[in-house]
Amino acid sequence: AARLGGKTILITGASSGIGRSIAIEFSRTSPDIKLILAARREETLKELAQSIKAESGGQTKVLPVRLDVSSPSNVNGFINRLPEDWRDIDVLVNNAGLVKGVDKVGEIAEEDINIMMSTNVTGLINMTQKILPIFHARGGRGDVINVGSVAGREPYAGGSIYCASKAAVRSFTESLRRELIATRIRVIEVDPGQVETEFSLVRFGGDKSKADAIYAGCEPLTPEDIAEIVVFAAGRRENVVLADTLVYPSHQAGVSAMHRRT
Ligand code: NDP
Ligand code: 8X3
Repeated sequence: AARLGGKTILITGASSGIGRSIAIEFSRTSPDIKLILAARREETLKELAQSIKAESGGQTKVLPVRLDVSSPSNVNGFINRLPEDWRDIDVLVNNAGLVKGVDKVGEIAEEDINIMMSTNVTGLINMTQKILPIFHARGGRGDVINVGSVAGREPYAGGSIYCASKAAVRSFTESLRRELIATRIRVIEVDPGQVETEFSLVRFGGDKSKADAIYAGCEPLTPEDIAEIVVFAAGRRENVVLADTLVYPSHQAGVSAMHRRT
């Protein structure tokens, strides 16, 4: 906790699921931090900010900020829109991401292709480009933590664009780590397997019965499980890089290797 104390941590996609849990877990582990919560749903972020502040007895400072990572102009102006004493970011958690549909190639709506690529890939790249100068300005220190997926390692039918987007995250992350090898900037990737969040609800356009069917008979991870790992990675000694972590629930061993209770 002492290692995290005083840090400013920016989490994208903090309004739901894994990102929301990461925010809560950072504050619980080390209340004396500053959290920037970013996503499109500003009202939800404001509620989360209030509850984190209350739970930490006012120790954690929390700034909810509307951000659409898929919009380059929105990302470009992001740092300058922050109050000055919030700009010295130490940790960037690139968590914002989504999947749309299960259509096969040839039938995928152009809009779905664009939103997945512009959020999961270009959004993550643009955020990283905005933050790196801040890390370099303090002598090459800071953490970039990218949320990938098992889907980036094991492509599946009906997931071509999403899987490609997460494979791109993986490749980008590895190039970045090599580029920064002479610095103290840590580049960390955490790849979850199945986690129960709003992820499947978004995939099926809000159809709850379809989303629930994904988790039927399974015992998925909770967003807290992933949050604990992200916060653990950020809290290691500066010379320790949890470079690449794949996380499954115990009944999963791949995208398709999923044991279901019958
Ligand atoms: P949720 O749908 O619960 O959360 C996704 C978050 O991303 C929301 O806070 C959403 O906020 C935000 N988001 C989406 N689009 C944008 C955007 N354009 N700009 C800013 N924020 C955005 O899903 P998860 O918590 O499961 O997903 C988090 C990450 O984990 C994603 O990258 C996902 O690919 C990855 N992942 C999830 C797995 C799972 O099984 N759930 C497994 C492996 C990886 P808002 O709508 O307010 O913008
Ligand atoms: C989410 C994992 O298998 O639903 O990243 O695509 S999967």
